[in-house]
Amino acid sequence: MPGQLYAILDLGYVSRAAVAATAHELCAGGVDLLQLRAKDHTADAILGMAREARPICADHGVPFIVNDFPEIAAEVGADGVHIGQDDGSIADARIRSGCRLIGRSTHSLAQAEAALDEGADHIGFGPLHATATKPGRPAIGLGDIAEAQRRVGGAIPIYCIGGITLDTLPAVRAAGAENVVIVSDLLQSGDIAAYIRRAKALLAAPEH
Ligand code: 3NM
Repeated sequence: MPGQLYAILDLGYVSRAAVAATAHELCAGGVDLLQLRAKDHTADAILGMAREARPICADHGVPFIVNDFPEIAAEVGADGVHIGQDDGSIADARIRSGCRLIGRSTHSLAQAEAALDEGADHIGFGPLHATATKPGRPAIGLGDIAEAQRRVGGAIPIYCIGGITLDTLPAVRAAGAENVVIVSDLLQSGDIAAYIRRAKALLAAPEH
């Protein structure tokens, strides 16, 4: 289903103490998927956070995805695990996690097609814009979104990502994006419910 908003509960923007409350706000606000991403935390710490967020997502019917750690996803019964380009095969992540949803970050058309061929259930595609949330990775721009949608998006959902805000979303949508991930702009908005309403309305608007 197009028009999906995928939120990442990123510990770069949310304190450890606020994990459960933020997961609740995101789910109650109507996000379509929620990923837990905690780059500078230990596996034990992430397991603790995942144990808190997992039932909140389940209560709201929101698929819960763990970034980077198939074994933690398995341990908490997550719906999915998300892996990067250097994190091994989709098949291996599926076996280790037991999850039904395996997502892969992709940064080019070729990587997007490879992820589809390899059996990914959905992909991230970006970063469209340079972003402080994933520093050091060059922007890929908006020019390949429509082609990615044509080649891959008919088979599995593509979530465009990277520097998407309420201001940049209309152009991302006009470039052909159907679904997006928003991290920092959403988490720093001050009113998560209102933000989600606005973002979903922009996503539901006709492409042109
Ligand atoms: N992955 P924000 S960009 C986690 O392109 C992540 O693979 C990316 O955060 C990729 O919405 C990104 O704050 C960060 O720009 C997105």
